[in-house]
Amino acid sequence: MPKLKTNFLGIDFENPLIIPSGILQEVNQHELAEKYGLGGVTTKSMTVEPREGNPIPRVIKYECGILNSVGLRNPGIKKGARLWGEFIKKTKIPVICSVFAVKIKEFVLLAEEVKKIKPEIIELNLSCPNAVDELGEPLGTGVESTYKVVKAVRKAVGKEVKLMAKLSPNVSDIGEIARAAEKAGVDAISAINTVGPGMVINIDTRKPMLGNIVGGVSGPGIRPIAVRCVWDIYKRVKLPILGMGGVSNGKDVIEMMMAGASLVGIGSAWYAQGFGVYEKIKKELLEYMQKNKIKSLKKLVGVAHG
Ligand code: RRO
Repeated sequence: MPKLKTNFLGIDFENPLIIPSGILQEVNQHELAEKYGLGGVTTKSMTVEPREGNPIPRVIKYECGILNSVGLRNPGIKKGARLWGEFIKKTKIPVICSVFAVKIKEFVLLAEEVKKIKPEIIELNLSCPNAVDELGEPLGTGVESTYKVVKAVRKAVGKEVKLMAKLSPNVSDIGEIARAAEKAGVDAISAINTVGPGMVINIDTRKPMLGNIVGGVSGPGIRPIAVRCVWDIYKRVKLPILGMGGVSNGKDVIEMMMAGASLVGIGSAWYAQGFGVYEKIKKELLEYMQKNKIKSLKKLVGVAHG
């Protein structure tokens, strides 16, 4: 009987399906992730100060996926660390705690605070596309800034903390950015964040649909970009990859693994199909494995590279 169980950075995951950061907003929604059979969950990225987020609507659907401009809505690190700390103690599945800042000093502070609540992995979100006007470019859009922030955080939290860098597809060479993060000491890469920003106009109201006018694009329309980015990262670094971007069925998971991902994030598909999507995908994966006589998904990671 094939098994979906997988190991990532020495952590056991019952299956490789992960909720990416920001899809679920509230802590109690994350409790449902365990009930609905996910392998692991990622928290909404926390910032130093609480943030209300961008004007509504913050999430809209279009024919090939969704656009979001949530704008880092979160309770801030003080309250956030307390809430997520309680969640981490209760849940049985691995938790990836995500943090975001545009200043190195703030990233260090966030990582030090999150370390105290002991998530399995800390995700450094170096790539939120939705606060550029207000906060400036995310650090992960530059090779040097990526290196500097990871280096500083690694120095602050020590070797024992597992760090993952979440990268943006909106750069000319994502492989080079991943390489800088690897050299500076991350343990894993997650990719991709949303594409864009993009815009959708309602032709009846003659106005952009998002409250913030523009927002990051996700869903099936961006999957080929995500697969190419994971491919580029796999080629350049030796680190394990949490791949995501438009994955919505078992075939897409297999494709993402063949490009180089060991874990796979599924977020926008939750908007379209609800929590049932995870059991459905697990069934499809097991069917594929049985049909192709594959005992462990590890055998598929990076095979498309030959
Ligand atoms: O909150 C957001 O608007 C957001 C974040 Br932090 C991110 O990393 N990616 C995204 O598409 N939206």
